[in-house]
Amino acid sequence: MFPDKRAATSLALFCKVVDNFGDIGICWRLARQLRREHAIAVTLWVDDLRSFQRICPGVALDVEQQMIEGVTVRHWHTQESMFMPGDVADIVVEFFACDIPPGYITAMAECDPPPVWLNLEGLSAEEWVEGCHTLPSPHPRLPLTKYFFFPGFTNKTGGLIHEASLEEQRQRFHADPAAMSDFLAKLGLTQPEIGSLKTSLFCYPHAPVSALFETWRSGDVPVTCLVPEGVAIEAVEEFLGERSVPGAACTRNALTLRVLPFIPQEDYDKLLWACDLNFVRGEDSFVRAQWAGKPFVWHIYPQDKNLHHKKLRAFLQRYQPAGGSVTEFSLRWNGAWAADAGSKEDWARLWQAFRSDMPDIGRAGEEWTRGIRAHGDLASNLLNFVCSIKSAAEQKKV
Ligand code: TRH
Repeated sequence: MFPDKRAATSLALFCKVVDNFGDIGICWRLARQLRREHAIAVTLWVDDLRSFQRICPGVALDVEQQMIEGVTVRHWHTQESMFMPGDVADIVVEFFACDIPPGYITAMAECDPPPVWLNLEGLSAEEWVEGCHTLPSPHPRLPLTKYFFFPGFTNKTGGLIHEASLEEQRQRFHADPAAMSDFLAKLGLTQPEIGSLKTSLFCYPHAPVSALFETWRSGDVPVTCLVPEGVAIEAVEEFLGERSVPGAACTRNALTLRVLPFIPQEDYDKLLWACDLNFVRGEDSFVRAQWAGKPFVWHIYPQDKNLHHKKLRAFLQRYQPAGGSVTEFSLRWNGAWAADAGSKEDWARLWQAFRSDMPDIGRAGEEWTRGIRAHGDLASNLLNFVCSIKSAAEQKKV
């Protein structure tokens, strides 16, 4: 929309990896998209290159600065560094209130005009988010203002990360069954596995995975479950009877379990497109499962005092998937249904119900994603907000 102005724009994105892969997963997608689609000169500061390398194998571990897909990646490992105003980007984004280096903030205050400073928050479907999105927070000492920017599911939030060509890529993938088979075969799947009901399983260790395996094992439909290495290790190793390493696989009655290597982020999207049902977690895989338009079950990141149950319910209320089975399945999967995870009979009944709801869930999912896409994508919404802040500041000057 503002190509000339933005072409010269620089943006620094600061990412602290709290745990796992979601923090860097989200920041990497955003950085790449800002570079590719908006020609922004992006510097991604990240404190954990090893986690980054798991989702993006091109990352080198032993360098301070590298260029990956047009994004400058800086290893952020000290809060003490000195910065000059010339080092400061036009837009500064801290992911999840990650406390950017004090020296950088001082340099920001010396810039004229100062950069637009945003705190990119975590995703929640709760209503309060709309009231907090874009709120200013003046710095207590320096002439700087930080703005809260919230991703979300409504047009009163910043929307969700969604690349311009994502939908077209997904449609192309679906229109080419040979490419899909080829993709799955490269992950080690046999032809019968490719023809079965395929599920991907990405969850935290406390999910009732053994109960699910038992349900699938004793069911009447062949299920192939693809689980990335390191996920649900206890239940996976119990089922396999051996170590959970990439390539390990075992069939027991109706269930085949196959351990996949951790794959690059773009391939993970394809995996979600290729499976009939996806179990996802955290924030980024949860969003990508929605873009995949397939039935999914979300394992939400656990928080103290079961705060995450409230967030889960807020999402389910908005999402309102077809059939009651998704709600019960999701609540049970997250330990939010009842004190216990459910008996063998509960899971068998629930799986039956879920499976027969799956076509409707898929259709409703496609509609849901069309609805949330209509609110625009997070990168574009963020840049539009930055433009509005800049022009308000310019008008104030004249
Ligand atoms: O890994 P997560 O649990 O990450 C996070 C963090 O815990 C974070 O602190 C917390 O704030 C957040 O959850 C809610 O789940 P998430 O968000 O789904 O991130 C996983 C990323 O890993 C995502 O970008 C997809 C990617 N991925 C791959 O690239 N390859 C794979 O094989 C798999 C399984 C995932």
